[in-house]
Amino acid sequence: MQTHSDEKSTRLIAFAISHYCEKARWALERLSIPFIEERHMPGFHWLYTRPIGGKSVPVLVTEADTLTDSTDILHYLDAIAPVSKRLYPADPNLRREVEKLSNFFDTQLGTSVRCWAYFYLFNNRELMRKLWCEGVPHFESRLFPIVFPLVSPLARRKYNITADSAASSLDKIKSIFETVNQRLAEGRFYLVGNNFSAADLTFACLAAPIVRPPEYRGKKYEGKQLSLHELPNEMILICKELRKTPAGEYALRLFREERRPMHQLS
Ligand SMILES: N[C@@H](CCC(=O)N[C@@H](CS)C(=O)NCC(=O)O)C(=O)O
Repeated sequence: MQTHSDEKSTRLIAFAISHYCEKARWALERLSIPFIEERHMPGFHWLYTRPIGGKSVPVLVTEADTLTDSTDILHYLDAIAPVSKRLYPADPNLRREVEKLSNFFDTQLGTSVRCWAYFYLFNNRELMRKLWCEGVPHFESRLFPIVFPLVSPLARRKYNITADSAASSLDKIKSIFETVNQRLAEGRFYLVGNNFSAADLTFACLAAPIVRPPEYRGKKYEGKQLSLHELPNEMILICKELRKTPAGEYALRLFREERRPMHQLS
């Protein structure tokens, strides 16, 4: 088990907006591990992640280790969690299922949701300023007008954000929601076994930007979310449509019932 002094020095390098960062944030808060969130605007994160071996965010830095991937962070936290809070089942078959589903959500859902959302958001600079600059150091947000025009084309290229890819991402999101609908139609309370697992947490976080649960990012952000009507109309329509599906309702329920409000912000 981690010691108190380890916990005090735990740092999460993150973007405010990132749904992969929310996986780490949620897991840390679920275990009541105090941590400092160091939030950066995309582009500036390289200054902090690259020197410690990371490329993307989240990066978790503890006294013992540096973890540079959200799933590695969940595995790390699971190893120090009390049995009642574990995110991976002890049963090897169930564990395999959790790992497989989580990986499916990580590689298919998270990337599709990002592509779809950025396609609509990137054209609205004021929205992007709010989403990228919340809670970042003052000098980073002051530099948004210079940095956004440099970094957004890089992101468009890296994530292949075009009208076609946004449309095919939405098809993929709907088909993943359908897969989840089918699992839930079997009468399951959780996606795997009888307990909340990494599969549930991963699904809920990576679906969050499209169904927009009010509890997204924890208590610290209560009342700070963009309201739905601030988003482009195309996003509002899809959000409303997917919220009504069993999978959408499920993601909202997981946030409502399983997200623990505890957060320390630097
Ligand atoms: N496999 C990584 C993916 C994380 C990821 O894609 N992070 C994005 C933000 S959503 C990022 O850091 N992008 C900036 C970059 O790659 O430099 C994980 O699960 O941690």
